[in-house]
Amino acid sequence: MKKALITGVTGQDGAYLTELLLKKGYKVFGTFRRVSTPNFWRLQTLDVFNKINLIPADLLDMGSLLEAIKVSDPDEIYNLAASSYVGTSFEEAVGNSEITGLAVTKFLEALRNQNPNIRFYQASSSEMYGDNKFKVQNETTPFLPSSPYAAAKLYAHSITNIYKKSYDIFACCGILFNHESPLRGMEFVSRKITNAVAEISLGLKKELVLGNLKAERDWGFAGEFMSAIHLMLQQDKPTDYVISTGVSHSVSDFVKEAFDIVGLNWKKYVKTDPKFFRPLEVRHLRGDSKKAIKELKWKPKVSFEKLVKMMVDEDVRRWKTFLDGKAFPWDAPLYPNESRLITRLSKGKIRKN
Ligand code: NAP
Ligand code: G4F
Repeated sequence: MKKALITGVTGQDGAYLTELLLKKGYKVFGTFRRVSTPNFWRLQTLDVFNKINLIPADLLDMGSLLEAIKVSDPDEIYNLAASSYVGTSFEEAVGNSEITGLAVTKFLEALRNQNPNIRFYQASSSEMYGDNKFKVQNETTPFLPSSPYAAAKLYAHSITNIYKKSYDIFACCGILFNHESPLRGMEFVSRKITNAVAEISLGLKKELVLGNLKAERDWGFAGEFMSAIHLMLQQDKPTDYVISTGVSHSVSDFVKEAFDIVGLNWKKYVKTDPKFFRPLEVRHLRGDSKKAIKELKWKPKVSFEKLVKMMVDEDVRRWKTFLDGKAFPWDAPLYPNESRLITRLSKGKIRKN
């Protein structure tokens, strides 16, 4: 039985990758950070929480990474942990660089010293292309990071390739374009939109305030992107791949699509506020995954329209389930505004329309 160690197992990708690897018969170990209130709602939603071996570890603590490798003795490591929200990386630039960037060197050092035969996956990002001038980005497109997050990811990407070449380690970087799902964090624009659309459609909220509506992203479904990263570690030789859908849409396209699903005109509800604009924007991303399609035989199947519908439907279902008084694994109570709304609704101070 193959063994895999996933860092960041409590995140969106960690949960989907766990589900995939368990289906493939792996024994799965996952690291999580000790926080005052543990947060396993995604693993619970996918019903994999009781099937995984959890190991406390922090990317900032090399001892804990060594221990995680020792305890799990894995064939494959998927390094998904990162401070993944670009917006916050401008506010917490030093911490972001340490967690998302420098920590990867510590991890590679731990791996090199403990067992250099372990196959290593590094979660690189299309954000590394930054505010580039190219219509489409692939593995040969120059990087031009436009945020502290992207700079840290480019450092991690570079150091992974340096260790691969210097020490003959099987290490791959997946340059993944934006991938979303009902398990996406609510700070990201996709889920911010679908959650607000659900609330507005149920009469729980009146408006949605966003930043730059013109930014364009290549949005895919996280669940199917995880099979691509698994395939990367099954190849004969380690190499980097762009994983994307090849289709781009603007934030306003996403908004329109989401409001259309519940039969509302988005222009009546959406406002913009400069506080949600970034100091430096990545205006356009669109990936070219020809290499992955050819070599990994991987192809995305979920369209933009299907993805938005999947997310809106699930957020509507969640709010309805909550209004019916039923408990279920959910992240809304963890966010200040949603938590306040939930408290007011629970006390009967707000009535839905
Ligand atoms: P996510 O939902 O934000 O999950 C990030 C994970 O990292 C969480 O489990 C988080 O733990 C963990 N983490 C953060 N800081 C940590 C620390 N100091 N020590 C240990 N664990 C820590 O992100 P995701 O969407 O699943 O993305 C997975 C990876 O792919 C990330 O590296 C991200 O940067 C990268 N990526 C994502 C996308 C995308 O569109 N989703 C695209 C390209 C690359 P907590 O639950 O405790 O916060
Ligand atoms: O959803 P976002 O916050 O994702 P972003 O910045 O593209 O980063 C995500 O994808 C990367 C891959 O390219 C990952 F590496 C990274 O970890 C993360 O998963 O923002 C998307 C776009 C941006 O241009 C942003 O300026 O939406 C724009 N936007 C407009 N209004 C907003 C908002 N973004 C957020 N989060 N909130 C808004 O209100």
